[in-house]
Amino acid sequence: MNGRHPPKSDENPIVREDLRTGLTAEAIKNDILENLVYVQARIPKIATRNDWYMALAYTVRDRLLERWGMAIESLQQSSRAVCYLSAEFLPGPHLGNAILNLGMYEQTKEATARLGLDLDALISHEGEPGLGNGELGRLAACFLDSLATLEIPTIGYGIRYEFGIFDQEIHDGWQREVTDKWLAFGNPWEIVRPEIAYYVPLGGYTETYYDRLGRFRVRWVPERVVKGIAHDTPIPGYHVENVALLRLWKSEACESFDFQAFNEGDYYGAVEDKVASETISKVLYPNDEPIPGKELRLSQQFFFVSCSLQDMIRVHRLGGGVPATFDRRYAVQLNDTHPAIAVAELMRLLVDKQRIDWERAWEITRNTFSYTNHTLLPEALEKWPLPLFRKVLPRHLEIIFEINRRFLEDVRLTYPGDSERLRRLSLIEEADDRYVRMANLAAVGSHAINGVAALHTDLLKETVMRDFYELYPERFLNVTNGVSPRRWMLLCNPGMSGLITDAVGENWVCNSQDSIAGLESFADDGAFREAWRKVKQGNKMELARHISERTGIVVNPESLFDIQVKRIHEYKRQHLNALHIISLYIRLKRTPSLDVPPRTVIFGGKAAPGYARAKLIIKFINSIADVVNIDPDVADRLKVVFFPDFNVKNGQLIYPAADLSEQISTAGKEASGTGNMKFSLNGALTIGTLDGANVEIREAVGPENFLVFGLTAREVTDLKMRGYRPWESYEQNEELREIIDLVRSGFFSRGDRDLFEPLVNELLSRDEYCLLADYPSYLEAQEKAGKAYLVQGQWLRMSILNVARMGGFSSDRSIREYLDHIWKVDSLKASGSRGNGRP
Ligand code: B1H
Repeated sequence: MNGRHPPKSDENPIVREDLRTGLTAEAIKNDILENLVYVQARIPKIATRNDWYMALAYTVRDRLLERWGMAIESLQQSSRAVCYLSAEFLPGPHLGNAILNLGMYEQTKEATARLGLDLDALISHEGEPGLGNGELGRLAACFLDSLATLEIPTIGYGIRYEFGIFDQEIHDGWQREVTDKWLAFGNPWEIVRPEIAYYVPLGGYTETYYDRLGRFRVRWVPERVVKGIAHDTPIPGYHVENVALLRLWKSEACESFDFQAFNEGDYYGAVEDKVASETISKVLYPNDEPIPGKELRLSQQFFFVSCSLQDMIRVHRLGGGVPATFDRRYAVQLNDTHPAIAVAELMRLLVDKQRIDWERAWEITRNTFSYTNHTLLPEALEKWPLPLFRKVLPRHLEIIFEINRRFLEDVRLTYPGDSERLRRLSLIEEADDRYVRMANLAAVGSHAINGVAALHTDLLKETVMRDFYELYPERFLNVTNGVSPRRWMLLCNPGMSGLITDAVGENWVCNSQDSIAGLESFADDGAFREAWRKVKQGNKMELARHISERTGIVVNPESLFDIQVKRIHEYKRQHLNALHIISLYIRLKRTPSLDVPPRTVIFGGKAAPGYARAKLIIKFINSIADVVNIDPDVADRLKVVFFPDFNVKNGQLIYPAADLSEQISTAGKEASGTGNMKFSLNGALTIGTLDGANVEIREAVGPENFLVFGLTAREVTDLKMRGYRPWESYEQNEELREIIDLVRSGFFSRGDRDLFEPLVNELLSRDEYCLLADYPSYLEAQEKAGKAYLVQGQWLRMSILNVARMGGFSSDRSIREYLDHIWKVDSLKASGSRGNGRP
């Protein structure tokens, strides 16, 4: 247990300072009461569950803030800090995680019990900040957890969206989007810092002038200026004193009121600017694909990047630093291209504001930044139409032109006469319309560029960034993603974690790879297997309870829980999974004696509101469920569930209950995946393609403990080159034909033959994501999974081996790689060698 405050025995009287820092049950209890009355303004007699939750949250926060003070100090003392710039963070509910990381669960349980409260109920009362779309934002949150735990001075910078990702409801099988109101009851975890605020200019034009020394200069005359205000959330490390700082920016008008307009009687005109300014941090774009040409999105990106860089400069100054040593002070990671404008903004701040000469500023900039690419989907490479870019950021466009001019000059020297290459490398796309290419900007402005899984990095070097790889091979490296074993094992699966700790000791929580491998020797231990089975069974019963509560569907917890949760997207192929369900349904009806285990197929995930085909896939799944779930012929043998509103909180319930994890994207499309890791770390077997991190997971757990199927990335490319004719699969595969004909007949749509036509049509005519090509091998792998599940002992063995061999997928390992190969930042632990800052 951590704490410079050893728990005092409960008989000791509570002294004042213990109230807010003490870790005895009595101190915690008293602080809860104090916070209930003096912060939440309630008396126990009429307090609601939310009041108690808030009081408890403040109590835990008190203990976090104490560490916070020290973290800020070390941040100022350390010579180099990590700044993680991300448009998305998905931290999930804070309370349970904070209690766990602070090592105060038992005492808090006792404290709440003394007040007649149920701790677990208070923990599950909490909602979550949905400030991200999916894995990209969740990865950022796991990284903060690991950075805090490894005691690295860290700031995560992002946007405090008032409305995060929408809540999903299902009505008549269709997705309905409901506004996320995560701030409705207040947010006990954040601290508003009105005094930490920056001005962010937008729009307008640039002009040249001579300064007092007679030098020729450029200045930006913006059309408007908004203010960004810091909102801080402490992110605790596990059993250490350190916390990471999550600093999110909220936009406000500079003057919340235009008094002149008001005095002239124009009340609406007076608040207009306020409204427009506040719009910037109002809402997260709910896309996990590109958002073309949205001015507000570009403003959001620039807004948070500018506030963050100004903040870094201020903090650096406070510590006595000068702008010329900025790069020794900070390693700044660009989480995809969403913050890539930072390259031009830092140049502007250094050159225009700090008066550093261009060459030196460029050196500082490149030493500072590194860039992570998260997708190869060609349509997902961010580019901004030039007119729009000029309208929002006229000065940055000039700076980008200048970066580009110098860059292309170098390229010309390296590849004389190769104008095609020049065209491809340019920061400006010159087609009929002109665009700013954000990935190219990030690549030239960074000293390191990484992909998020081995296959992804290879493909990155071969395809979308090939020219950059040839030009700067030394900048490229792979850092395979990872997930936090704290949230994704210890917190969400206490039963399994307890078994692991009993077996190998508690070191695995922070040092997964070496320690957890010790679990291997228990894979053949009958008693251990039985305990393992019981835990999984308990987790499945818990999920079954929630399924029945939220959908009314009663599922059999003894059945094989076959789960696919992730954003709904054609490349992720939830509809391939659906085709398998139909096949199983037909087979079971035709052959009641079929020797397969009962199965419950569970889906979860949101579709982008504007992505019609993804929304139709949700309807398709629910329509199949409607037919299958009431058919007495397959009762107890097959159930289909769409679990609404998949988010971090629901994920914590779902991953631990899975037997089989569906990771079935078209090879070459899923950059990494991290859900795949969460499932396997919770003892599920994977059925998956050789895509993203699946490849490495399979190598780690052993091919005999992984159900692989489908074309490889190369085979997909070859097939397309040769000319893929999906209708031939339909013609040649009798079962596939039967399934598709059944869908077309309106069997799952109450006779409506048109409803699913857009899906079927795409599959038969184009099948961009090669579902039909992979169908036969997918079915074979599914059959194998069913058979394997029937031999319970063997299945348990494989489940244990999966967990034992997955230690390398801890985000601690990812972060160590970033630290060693990219950031060159030292842990505060090694205080002797603290920060030798080697940019
Ligand atoms: C990933 C995104 C993404 N890649 C644009 N790209 C967005 C792109 O709102 N937008 O504009 C939002 C998100 N997200 C994911 O990153 C990959 O698909 C996963 O395979 C990967 O595991 C994850 C983290 O690296």
